[in-house]
Amino acid sequence: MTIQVITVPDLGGTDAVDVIEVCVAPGDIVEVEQSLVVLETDKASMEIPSTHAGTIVSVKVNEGDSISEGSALVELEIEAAEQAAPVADIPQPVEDAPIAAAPVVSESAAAVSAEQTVSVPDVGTDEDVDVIEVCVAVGDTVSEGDSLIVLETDKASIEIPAPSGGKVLSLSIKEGDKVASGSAIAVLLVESSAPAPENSAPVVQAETPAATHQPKAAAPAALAAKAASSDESTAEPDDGAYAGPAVRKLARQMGVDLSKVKGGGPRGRLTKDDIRAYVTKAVDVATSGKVTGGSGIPPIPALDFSKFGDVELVKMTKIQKITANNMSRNWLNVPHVTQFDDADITELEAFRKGMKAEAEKRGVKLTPLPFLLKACAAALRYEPAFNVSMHSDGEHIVKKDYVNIGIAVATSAGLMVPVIRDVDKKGLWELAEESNAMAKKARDGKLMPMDMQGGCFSISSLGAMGGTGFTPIVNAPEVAILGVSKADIKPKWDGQEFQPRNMLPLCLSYDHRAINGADAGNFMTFLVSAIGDIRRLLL
Ligand code: CAO
Repeated sequence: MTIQVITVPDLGGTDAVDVIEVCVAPGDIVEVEQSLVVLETDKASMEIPSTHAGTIVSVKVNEGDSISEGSALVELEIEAAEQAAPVADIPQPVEDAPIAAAPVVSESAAAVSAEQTVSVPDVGTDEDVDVIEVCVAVGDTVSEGDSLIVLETDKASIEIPAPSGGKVLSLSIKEGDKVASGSAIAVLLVESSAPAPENSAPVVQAETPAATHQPKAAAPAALAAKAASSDESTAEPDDGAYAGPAVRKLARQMGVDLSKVKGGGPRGRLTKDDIRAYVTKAVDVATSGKVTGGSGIPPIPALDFSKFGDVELVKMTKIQKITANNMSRNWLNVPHVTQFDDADITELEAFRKGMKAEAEKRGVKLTPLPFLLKACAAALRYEPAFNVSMHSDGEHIVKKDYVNIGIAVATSAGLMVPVIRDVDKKGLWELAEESNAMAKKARDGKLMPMDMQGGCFSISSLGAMGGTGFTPIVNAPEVAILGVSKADIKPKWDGQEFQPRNMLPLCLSYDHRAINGADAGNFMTFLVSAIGDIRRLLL
């Protein structure tokens, strides 16, 4: 028994290759020519066959490794007889790219650059083969070895590389065409180091010598092209995707899961354009705020409303678009719960009305809002579970030791939420002045970005408009918002009889990831009692 280390053979000039598949495990018994690993360059995938029959002792590479010529692949335990007479098909270095036969080139010299016609090399069949992908366009600059086209025989997909770097001057074929060995593919303008002859030389057919490498014949060679067998050509990493190496490489670079992409090429083959279109669509969805795709929610179908009557198309303001985006984001990200209660503001209103004259003297409008701000600040201190944000790492909760509250202001440009800072440290007059000033600034379009940042909690008051309740959407990364509806006189049982009381409907929406129902119950109960008896705000 001898241990034989099987290494990566000559890669034909390629420095590093990726291991995309490991086909054996320790303990496996392998035959000569059985695939050990599959490697992939940007041109081709290639199977590295075993040079001997034997038992795998250890595997030296993992999927995803980048390795080069000479790297150890496996240790193989072989019989002595095997060792003495190794099979004839020991891998031999292969000079050319494994599946990309060297193209037939015809050249015409020029002073500094030369036109080079690239033709289809010997693809190992007399039949016409399908052009399933054209990888370049006229005007593109290609490097030597870049794929120009992909052909497909009944046995293999074959990428035809550019024999030299240069500019694509013309293309003679398009996707879906049928071609044969010798068919012209493209004319390249390549840089020429040789000085041009005085008179333009006639086109010289310079057929590259026997570097052609037929897919099927290549099988016994060291670098048996993965594509050499029709069974295998579609079975690259077992993701069910029908794609060539270049497309797979692009998908890996872009982080695209090929199994999610629909192939637009012949017989559903994936092309680079399919990958790019998939990525473009994903980015569009992520940045447009449309409720589509990403979360698996089907889009709302487009409708021609003019079929049903007169319509007018009005352009959304920037703020409307931002609001739409934020609302979708918050609605989809935050698991909302909304709790309802009524606060008795009979005394508060009596006090507020009693202060109206003084408010006027101060030049301030004293509405219920500053009282609500003060009560919410006290509730945030009382129930700190409400004064947090979910950390973006998904591992932490950020507790805040400041109390900044946003107020939703309806403006002609859209909804804005300026933030009043340190509400817990400010008195009623100061809060009234500041909320009046912020609402005016918002309506005048004078808010600065900083005026709308740093909120811990928000209040959305529709009290002046009416309504008995609504479910406000949490203004993430805040975790709760108080909706305020219109106060109204309602009968309240005092234990002996119904009393007419001024009741203010409150609607508390919260992020159930950060706040549990008991916290919300505590917060709401505190809030209702503080608003019901504002003396409590002094405690
Ligand atoms: N119940 C009954 N009356 C109320 C009330 C309530 N809950 N809230 C306010 N009012 C009264 C005020 O007392 C005032 O009446 P008086 O002049 O007689 O005192 C009147 O309604 C108008 O108040 P206001 O709207 O000028 O002032 P405000 O402090 O209540 O609200 C602001 C300020 C900026 C919050 C409000 O103007 C606003 O823009 N609200 C809309 C918020 C919004 O769009 N939210 C939805 C967000 S989600 O889509």
